[in-house]
Amino acid sequence: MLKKLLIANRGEIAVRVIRTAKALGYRTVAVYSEADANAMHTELADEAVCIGPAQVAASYLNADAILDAARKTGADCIHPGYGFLSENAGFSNACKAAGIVFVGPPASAIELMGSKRRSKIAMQKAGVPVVPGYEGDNAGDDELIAAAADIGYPLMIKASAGGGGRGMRLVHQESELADNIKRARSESKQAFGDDELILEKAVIEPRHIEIQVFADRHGNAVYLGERDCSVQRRHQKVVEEAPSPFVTPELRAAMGDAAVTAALACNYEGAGTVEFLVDKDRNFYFLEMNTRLQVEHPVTELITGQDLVAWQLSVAEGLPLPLAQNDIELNGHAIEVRLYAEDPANGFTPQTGPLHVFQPAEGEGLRYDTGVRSGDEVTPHYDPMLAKVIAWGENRDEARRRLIRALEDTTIFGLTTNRYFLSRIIADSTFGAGEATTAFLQQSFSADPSLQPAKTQIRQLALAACVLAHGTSGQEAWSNAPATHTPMKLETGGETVELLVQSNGQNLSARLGHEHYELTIASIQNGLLCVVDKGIRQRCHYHRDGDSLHLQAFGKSWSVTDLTHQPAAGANGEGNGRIPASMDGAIIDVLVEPGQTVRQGETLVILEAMKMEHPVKADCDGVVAQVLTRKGDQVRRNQLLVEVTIDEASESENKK
Ligand code: MV4
Repeated sequence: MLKKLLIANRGEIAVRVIRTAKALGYRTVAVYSEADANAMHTELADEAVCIGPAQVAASYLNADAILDAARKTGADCIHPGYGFLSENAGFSNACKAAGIVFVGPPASAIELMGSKRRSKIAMQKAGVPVVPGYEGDNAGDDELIAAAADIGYPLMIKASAGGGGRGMRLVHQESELADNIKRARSESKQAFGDDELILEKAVIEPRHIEIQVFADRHGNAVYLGERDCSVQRRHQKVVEEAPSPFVTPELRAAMGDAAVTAALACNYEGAGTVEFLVDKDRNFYFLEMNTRLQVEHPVTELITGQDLVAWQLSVAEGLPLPLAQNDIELNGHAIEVRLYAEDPANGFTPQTGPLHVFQPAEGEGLRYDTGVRSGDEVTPHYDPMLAKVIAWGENRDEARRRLIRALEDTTIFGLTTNRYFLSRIIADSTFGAGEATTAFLQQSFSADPSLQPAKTQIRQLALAACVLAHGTSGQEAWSNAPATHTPMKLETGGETVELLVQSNGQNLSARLGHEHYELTIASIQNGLLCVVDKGIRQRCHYHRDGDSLHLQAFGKSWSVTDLTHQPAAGANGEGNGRIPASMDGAIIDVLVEPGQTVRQGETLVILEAMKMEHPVKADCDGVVAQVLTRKGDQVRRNQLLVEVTIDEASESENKK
C-alpha cells in the first residue's frame, strides 16, 4: 500500500494532484524553490521541502534534491505532474533505483516516445496510422534528399528528438530542401544535442486531436475520448475541448482503437495521450505520444466524470483499471482555456508582478485549476499561467456561454491577462461553428480587437472618475450641494488625459475634449461600483493600489493613475530623479555609482528584456544618491533602480 506522495512540481498541477491525493487519504509532500516558499502548493501539502533556488535547473529539475526530499520525508511515491521531470526516463529510473514508485509509465516507454523516429517505426509496426514519410536510421543529407523525392511536397522536416513544434520546418519545393535540412540539423543539435531528422508529407491545415489513454500492469488499456486542441498559437495550446466538434462516433472509435493499440505496443502503464493530426477528410495520423498527465486533462474529467489523478495513483499501486472500455461514457461538453498573465495587445509579452486580486467567478459547470491566489506574485522564473478555466455544459454552446461568463466575471487586478482574447475566441463564429483548425488563429483571428492596444474609452474614464471623486470625498454622505467642477489628470494606456469632472456625489459627468459621458452612481463600496448608465444598472469592480486605480466591467480591464496632484515635471522635461525599470528584465550592467555627477539622458544601467538591451537613462542633471540594483538582478517594471538628487544649480541655469 502506498501512503505518502511527493509532488515533484509546482503551481496549478501540484495543487491539482495534492487535492486528489489528500481526498484518497495519502499524506502529501510538496517540494518548492526559494521563490515558492509561500506558494499555494507549498502551503497545501502536509509537508514541504525546499529543493533549491528559484532557477528551475537548480530546483524543479534537480532530480537529486527531489529524491533526497522523498527519502527525508519517507515518501513512497512521486507524481511528476507535467513539464519538468515528467518525461525524463532517467528520473523514472532513479526513482525505481531508490525504491520509490514513479507515478507514470516505465522508462522504456518514455524513451521510445522521446524519439519521433523510433516511435513512428514502432507505431507503424503495430498498425497505427502514421504520416507517410521517411524514418531511416542514421540518415545522411543525401539519403534524406533521395527520400524527399518519393514523398513529394509540401513536406515537413522534423527533429527526431523534437516535440511541440520545436525543430520543425515546412518545405514547399525541392530547391529549398538541402538548405532546410542543414538548418534543421544545426537547430536540432543546438536544442536537443541530437541532429537526427525524419521527413513527413505535410498535412494541410490539420486539426490536432488527441486521445486520452490509460493502461495498467495487467495488460488492460482503454481510451477516454478525445480532446480537440486545434486552437494553438505558436505551438502553445490556447483552447482545449472534449469532445471534438469534428469527431464522429465512427472516427472516435477508430482513433480510440489506434491509441489503445499504441499504448499496448509500448507496454504502457498509467495516463498517456496519443496525439493525432486529422485532415479535412477525417484521415488521422499518429504524431507523438505524451507519457504524462496533460495540462488539458480536466476537459476529459468533466465529460467522463472520472478523476484521472485517482486513476494514476490506483494504477501506480498495481491495481487494475477502474473501468472497462464499455463502462466509459461521455456526457456533455467541456471547454478549457489557459488564462495567462500576458499582454495579447503587445505581442503576448509575459507579465510579472503582484496579483492584487484573483477571484474566480462562481457558477454552475465551472471549474478553475489554479496555483495562485490574491496577493501572490507572478515572477519571471516560471510559466505565467494563472489558471485553467474550464466550463462544462449539456452541449457545446452551453459550455461556451458559461466559459465566456466565467472569463468576464472573474475579478483580476494587478496584472494584464489574455482573458479578453480568450473570451473573443470562444465567442467567435468560426470557433462556434466547430470549424477551427490549427490555422484558425493566424488565418481568421489576427485582426481581432483583443490583439490591438485599446484606447481607454470615455465611458471607462467616467467610471474611473466615479471612484476617484468618491475617494476624495471620503465617507461623507452624498450631498445635494451644487455640482463641483474638478479637473482630473489621468494616465491610462501610456497616455495622459485631462478630464473635466462635474459631480454632486450622485450624478457625474466626465468631459474629455468634445466627448462627454454621464453616469448616476447607485453605490460604491468594497471594490464594487454600481452605476446607472443610459438607464441600465451595471456593476464595475475596482481596486486601488496607491495612485493607481484598476477597474473591470463588461469583460474588460483597464487602469488609470491619478496624476492630478503630482508635481509637474520641471523645465526642459526633466523628471524627479527617481529612475525606475522601464520593463521587467535583468540588469546586465550598472554604469554609475553613488556620488557620481550625471547629466539628463546619460545611461545609468542597462536592462535586458525580451532579448534586447535597453539603456535606462537619467531624467535630470544631478548627483547619484543611491543605486538600488546590481548587475545580474532580475527587476520588475517600475521597480526603483537609481535615485538622482536633482542638481539645483543646473536647474536654475536651465531656467535662464
Ligand atoms: C505536422 C503538421 C503537418 N504535417 N506534421 C506541430 C507541433 C508538432 N507536435 C507537430 N506539428 C505539426 N506537424 C505534418 N506531417 C502540422 C503541424 C502543426 C501543428 C500541429 C498541431 C497543432 C498545431 C500545429 C500548428 C502548426 C503546425
